[in-house]
Amino acid sequence: MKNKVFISVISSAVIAFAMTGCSNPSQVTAAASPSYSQAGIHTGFKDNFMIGTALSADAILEKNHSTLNLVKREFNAVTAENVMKWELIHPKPNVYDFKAPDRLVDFAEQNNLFLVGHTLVWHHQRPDWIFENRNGSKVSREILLNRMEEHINTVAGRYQNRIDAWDVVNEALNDDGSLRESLWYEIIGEDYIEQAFIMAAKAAPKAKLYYNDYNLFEPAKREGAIKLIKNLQEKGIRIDGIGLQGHYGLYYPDLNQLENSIKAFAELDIDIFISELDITVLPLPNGENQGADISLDIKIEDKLNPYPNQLPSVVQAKLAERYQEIFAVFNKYKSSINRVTLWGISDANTWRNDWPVKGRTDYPLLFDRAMNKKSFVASLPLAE
Ligand code: 9MR
Repeated sequence: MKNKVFISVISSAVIAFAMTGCSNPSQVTAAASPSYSQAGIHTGFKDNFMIGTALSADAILEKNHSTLNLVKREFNAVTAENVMKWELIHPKPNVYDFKAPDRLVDFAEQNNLFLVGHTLVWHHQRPDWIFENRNGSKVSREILLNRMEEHINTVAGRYQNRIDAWDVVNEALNDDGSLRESLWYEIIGEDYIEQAFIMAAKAAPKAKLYYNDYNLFEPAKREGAIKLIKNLQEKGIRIDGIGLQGHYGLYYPDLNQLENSIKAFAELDIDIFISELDITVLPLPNGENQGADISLDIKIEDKLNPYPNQLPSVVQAKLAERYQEIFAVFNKYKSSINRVTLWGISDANTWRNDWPVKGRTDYPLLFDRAMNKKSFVASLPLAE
């Protein structure tokens, strides 16, 4: 597999770069050939699936549009990374902030990009007032359903012919496949998911309606998601797809498990997509993902943030190989997968730098900190 990573790299300069493992951004620019770096990533996958990215508020509102120019060249799908989450778009009762969301919708429309709204109902990144009466006690099921409906009507309704798809409900499952006991669940009951999909279908009848979650390669969680989807389908409630988030590492997930999930979801006759792909190279604090085959001399205090200045060549090669093998799985199931979205553009701005440990230097995306495309990207579409 490792050899394959480099097979289609088109210039010897790039090969030299990859083998020496230089990760200094200015050297990256010097090594990459112009034709190589100018081809949009999505064009390489045009017969397979869309290739998307998530856009931050900074990128959307940037004055000189340099990030947006890169995005429209490289990707054909975009997702709102944060700006459509309840806490930002609807921070107070009757207060909505549509500035960045409107810009994003305009941008996607003007450039013919598939636009995913993220997300209508989630336990996280939402203000507390949703669940509270004026005195701070919890609201009734009826009030919460009303608030949910008002939110979905206002947000999904505003963009009803302009946003292609919504992550209607996000992360409703625990890793064992049971329903997460969020405040939505606690106050409304387990039909809150059904209600959200019914409301979204009314507010945005033309948008695709999706369920989105992480760790769906885990067999128990996969079963939980299948149950959730089948329940909606049996009740005649529209659900159009499932997003496998794809927050992966160098040593997880197990690719057979990933394949098994894709196959199982494909049987449900809904869209399947990878909604939030990134691959961390950093160790997890609990000792996982440390990669015994990477023999680096890491000091104890640097163990959790081993590459603050640059990524050593051996780890870069491993990241390239990992992207290659993961895309090989996606390519194999191209008839079932309709989109692969990276969770961000460059390593400079990724949630991975701050989770699960704050302030680290991670390298999980396809563009480096200077916004240069990484050398291995050119070889990704060829993998089978
Ligand atoms: O990338 C998002 C980051 O900027 C936010 O701080 C974070 C808050 O939880 O959410 C990140 O995006 C998450 C996404 O909305 C849902 N799946 C997990 C993503 C990574 O945390």
